[in-house]
Amino acid sequence: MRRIAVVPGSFDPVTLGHLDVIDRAAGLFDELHVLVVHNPDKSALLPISQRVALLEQAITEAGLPTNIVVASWSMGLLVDYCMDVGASVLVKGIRSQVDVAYETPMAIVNRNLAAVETVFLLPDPANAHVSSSLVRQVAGLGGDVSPYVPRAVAEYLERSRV
Ligand code: COD
Repeated sequence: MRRIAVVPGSFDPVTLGHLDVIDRAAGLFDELHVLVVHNPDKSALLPISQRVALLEQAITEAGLPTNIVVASWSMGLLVDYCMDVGASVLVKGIRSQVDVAYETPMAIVNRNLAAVETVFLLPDPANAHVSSSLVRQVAGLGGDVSPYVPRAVAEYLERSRV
């Protein structure tokens, strides 16, 4: 049986921290879906289609494994997407106690809803402080975000600067 997992996120924009988790998760499963989902708790910078395009570029440029599929989802529950593609596992990155507190109730509910388990990966310490919100803030104030994001994202944000 093929082991299929989903790495969901806002990816607004994708960071080197996300890429590290995606790379390592791709090594653990036969097929990995990287899923861009709107998070209603956050105000978005990039349209979903742009986040998908940047993820695809970043994954290709970094030479990540070819068992990765990038998609977006706005049709309902995350577990509905998992059922659609035959995934039984969600993979999330855990940087801190704040992430644990945010992710734990969702992991329990997703298991109750559809028997979808959540696997947590610890970050590479080099990226443990990196977040999309930090990148949005630094970029918005005119700073250099290239240490935190793939080249495609740094170039896109540079081009988008008004
Ligand atoms: N290192 C390691 N991991 C990281 C890093 C880093 N530097 N940065 C982020 N991550 C991890 C995050 O912890 C998260 O697991 C993932 O990468 C994505 O992060 P973000 O910030 O892009 O995405 P979020 O946190 O806004 O997640 C949005 C989701 C929509 C995925 C989330 O809200 C969710 O799972 N919603 C569930 C919707 C649903 O079905 N609800 C009902 C049942 S719970």
